[in-house]
Amino acid sequence: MFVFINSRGKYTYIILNSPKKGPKILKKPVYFVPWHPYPNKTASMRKDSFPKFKGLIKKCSNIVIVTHWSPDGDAIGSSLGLYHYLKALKKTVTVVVPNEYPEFLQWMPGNKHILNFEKDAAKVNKSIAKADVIFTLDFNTLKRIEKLGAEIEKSKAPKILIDHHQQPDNYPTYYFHDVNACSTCELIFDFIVGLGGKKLIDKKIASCLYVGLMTDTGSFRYSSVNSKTHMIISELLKTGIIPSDIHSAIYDTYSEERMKLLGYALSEKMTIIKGLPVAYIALTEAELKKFDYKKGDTEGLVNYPFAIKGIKACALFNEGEGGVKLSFRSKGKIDVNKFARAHFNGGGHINAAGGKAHDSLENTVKKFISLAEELVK
Ligand SMILES: [Mn+2]
Repeated sequence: MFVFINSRGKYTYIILNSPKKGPKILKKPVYFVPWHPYPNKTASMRKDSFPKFKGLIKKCSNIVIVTHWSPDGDAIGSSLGLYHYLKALKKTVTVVVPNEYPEFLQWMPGNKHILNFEKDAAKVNKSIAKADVIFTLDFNTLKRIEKLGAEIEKSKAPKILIDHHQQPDNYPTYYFHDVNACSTCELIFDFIVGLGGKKLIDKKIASCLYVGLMTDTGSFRYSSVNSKTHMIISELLKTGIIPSDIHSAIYDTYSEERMKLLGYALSEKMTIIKGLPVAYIALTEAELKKFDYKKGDTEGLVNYPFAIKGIKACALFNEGEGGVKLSFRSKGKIDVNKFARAHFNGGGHINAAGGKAHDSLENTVKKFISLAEELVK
């Protein structure tokens, strides 16, 4: 038996390690809010909030789950994980995405029920109008869902934010928020367990949550990974999901062109800024077109320069309609969230953030180079 207190003192578990049954949690996790900009609204979130959430969900019958623009593995995984849990509670549940998402995420159970606001606005609006409660997952400002944000704002239904991004806006009625969570899927696991639904976590829920935990941690190698991450994975695996199959379904899905784009980007376009531990890759619209670029084809590309000894910050620039899309990654205390917020109309996490520039690719890269020293100082 051992007592686990994570490095930030957030969780306490007492785990009994039984060789036959695996680790068993004897005591429920103890939660408290690490930080929040709207303390009056969150009250004593988590520990005391479960009865409130439980009551709220018990009362309602129509639930809408919304996730962010350009949904990723954590967005779809958390939305469908929560979907299956709420379905098991006999609720009418609609998952809504603001726009299209890549094919490698379309195999998850429940996928065919997801409504795309861009294609099915009328149906989406109908569900929102009927909703007794709206969950917003894996984002923290309605700006992240573009035009769908106005529809959510109009609704009088209570809104529950479940998210791990920094500095959430004040649109939610309730927050289930922790920047130290490795993924929204981790929070969905906590949420379900907190509501007493651990027994309902079946293969379907587990495979969805596994996707978010895996993709948001770079397959369990980012600094957000701790013993709790693996404890949750251990619980999910008990349902019988096969991790190697899920990994394959997500990652072994490149087209030939995508593989060649990766090779080209690394050999021809990757630049290390002289004298700094910073690398960047800038791709023009024409280059992307040459490799038959499809949405998601540069996903993960920003991380490759980290494999070079000494590199501490990376950036990726994709030229497209209306400007340049930026991705930033960093190691340790280098704060790309702050950097993206201050200079590139974006934000995210300390070590992973995105941004936009309404300027030419050339000017955007120049601006980045001129700010790079400040970023890593
Ligand atoms: Mn996430």
